[in-house]
Amino acid sequence: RNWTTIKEYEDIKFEFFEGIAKITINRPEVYNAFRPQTNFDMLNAMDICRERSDIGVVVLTGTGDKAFCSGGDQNVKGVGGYVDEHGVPRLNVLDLHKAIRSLPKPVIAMVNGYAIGGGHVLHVVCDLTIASDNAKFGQTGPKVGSFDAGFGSNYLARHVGQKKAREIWFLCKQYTAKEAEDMGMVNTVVPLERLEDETVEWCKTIMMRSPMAIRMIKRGLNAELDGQRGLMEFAGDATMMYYLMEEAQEGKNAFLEKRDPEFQKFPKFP
Ligand code: 2NE
Repeated sequence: RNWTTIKEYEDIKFEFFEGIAKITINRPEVYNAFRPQTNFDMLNAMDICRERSDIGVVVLTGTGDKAFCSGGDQNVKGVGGYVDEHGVPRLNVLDLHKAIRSLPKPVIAMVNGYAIGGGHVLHVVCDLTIASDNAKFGQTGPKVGSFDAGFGSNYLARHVGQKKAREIWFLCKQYTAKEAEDMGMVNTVVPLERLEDETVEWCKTIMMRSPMAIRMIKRGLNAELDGQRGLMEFAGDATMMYYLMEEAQEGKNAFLEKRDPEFQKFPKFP
């Protein structure tokens, strides 16, 4: 498969192939743990994914066959957060969670190994998870002095139920890909050598569907959980769709032509 580089970054690879953007955390020496720079890189790539209309689906993965992502890089964990190159403690992976939720296109976690700690949260936040059979899932927060009571807990509970979500966080055990699939937090499990083929097939199937329909489904499913913000994003897309209608054009045209708008000519569906 001929992936072409979209943009060079320090901590990630960002590539394109036939409508698919692939973001690969490229820090195999720390099992693809993220530091603040990694999240800044991913946030920038997500902005590009949002802007480029030739990108239909985004795939998130990690370099190698050991880890998808092992969470926050413990080497740079300081007081108050993960410390960037200027000495500022940050938790900017949360901005990435918001960007994944907010992107009006599907984001698929292609889990090629450990999805642990903040790396587990990352796959949870993605719209779909496709895992290789060697993948391992789990939380470590309460074992290593951390936790994510946001999407990493409450959205997880929507996938696996409250009891299992509490088990995952309270015990910090590891689960096989098959167990994760049975729990409902993984869509499918395939042999490692098939992982990318399978993911690309899912992407291509999704891209044959109506992008606007997919977008509204993602917005609607998010809105139930995301409170005012979810409603705002759903409503924003309703406004966008209204702007595509002649009825909305009539309002603007009438204003510019200094006349009363003729809204009554538009149908009122039951
Ligand atoms: C992932 C896991 C279970 C793998 O275990 P194993 O035994 O197969 O490998 P090993 O030897 O532990 O790891 C391989 C190399 O990767 C580094 C290790 O230090 C090791 O390096 P060397 O000794 O070979 O030089 N490595 C792995 N994970 C790392 C990490 N997160 N930061 C820095 N280096 C890391 C095992 O490695 C593991 O349990 N890793 C730690 C997982 C973890 O606790 N992550 C942080 C959770 S908190 C978090 O992510 C978070 C949050 O809860 C809320 C908000 C934001 C972040």
